[in-house]
Amino acid sequence: MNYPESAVMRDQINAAQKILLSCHHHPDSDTVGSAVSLGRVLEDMGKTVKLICPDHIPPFLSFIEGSEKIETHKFEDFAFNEWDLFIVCDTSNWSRLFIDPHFTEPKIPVIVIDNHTSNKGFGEMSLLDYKTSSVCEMLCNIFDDWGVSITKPMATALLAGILGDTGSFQFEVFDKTFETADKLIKKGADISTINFHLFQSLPLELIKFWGVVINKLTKDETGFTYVAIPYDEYKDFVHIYGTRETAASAILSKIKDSTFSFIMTEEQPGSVSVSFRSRTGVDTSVIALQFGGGGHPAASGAWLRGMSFDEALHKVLSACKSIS
Ligand SMILES: [Mn+2]
Repeated sequence: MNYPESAVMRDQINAAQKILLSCHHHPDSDTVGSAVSLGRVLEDMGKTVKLICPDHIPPFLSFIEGSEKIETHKFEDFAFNEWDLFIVCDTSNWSRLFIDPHFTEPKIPVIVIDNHTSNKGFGEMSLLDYKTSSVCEMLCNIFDDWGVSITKPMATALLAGILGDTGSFQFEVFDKTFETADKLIKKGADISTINFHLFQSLPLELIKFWGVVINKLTKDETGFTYVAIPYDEYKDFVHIYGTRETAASAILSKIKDSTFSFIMTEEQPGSVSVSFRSRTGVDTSVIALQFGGGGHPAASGAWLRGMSFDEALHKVLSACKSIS
């Protein structure tokens, strides 16, 4: 048994008939891969399943079979009470699902499956494993506990989550990650299709945005590096998926002698998103948590709303200087 909670979770699933599964805002291959594969297992158990996301699923993830079934809904307006159970994967807190800070929590049983260190648990039951690469890796352990066999499309979906969250085995790789990936490849996971769509299919306009980032890179005297882009300069790029996250991973986390880094973009006037990356062991999730965000030590993020760009930048810079 990988997790003592697996049996309890199975009992809760057995007791439910209509089960909701969610993907987080700004969906990635881990949230989509985990929702799709868990959804398929629940359907095989005879459950009525709906997959919901507060955002559209980006086209580059459409190679994951079953992702076309994910419905986009505004969670604030969703009729949760028509469902028996809500399983939330890859989500460290409600703000990754509800955009409005004054949302009401769903009044149905909630199970959380997550590996983010900033997730301290919410809902009826939380299965948290901080020593794992991704929720897709956790699900491999859970399916193993349940005696569920993994089909070829599920193997591709699950490996897509592991490869996405580890940046192709560069970070957040733990003891069982390679072993689990090996098992998935033996089940038929299509690693070349995953790599092509996740790492070799970037839109030209996204690469052009990286040019803006590179030109604005600033090194702080305490050793971290940052880029901050106000709305005026960001508005032409705001519609492109993954600008901030991909620039953070592809550029900011690779700078020699930089302890950690952040990229801040003003998504709308007065609404700023910031992504942190660390290459030296500095736990950036501590900073993200101060602003109501979360994530992993090496990669985390937060939103700062209702303040000017300059004020947000000042606050984040002060927090970064204080832990440097
Ligand atoms: Mn994840």
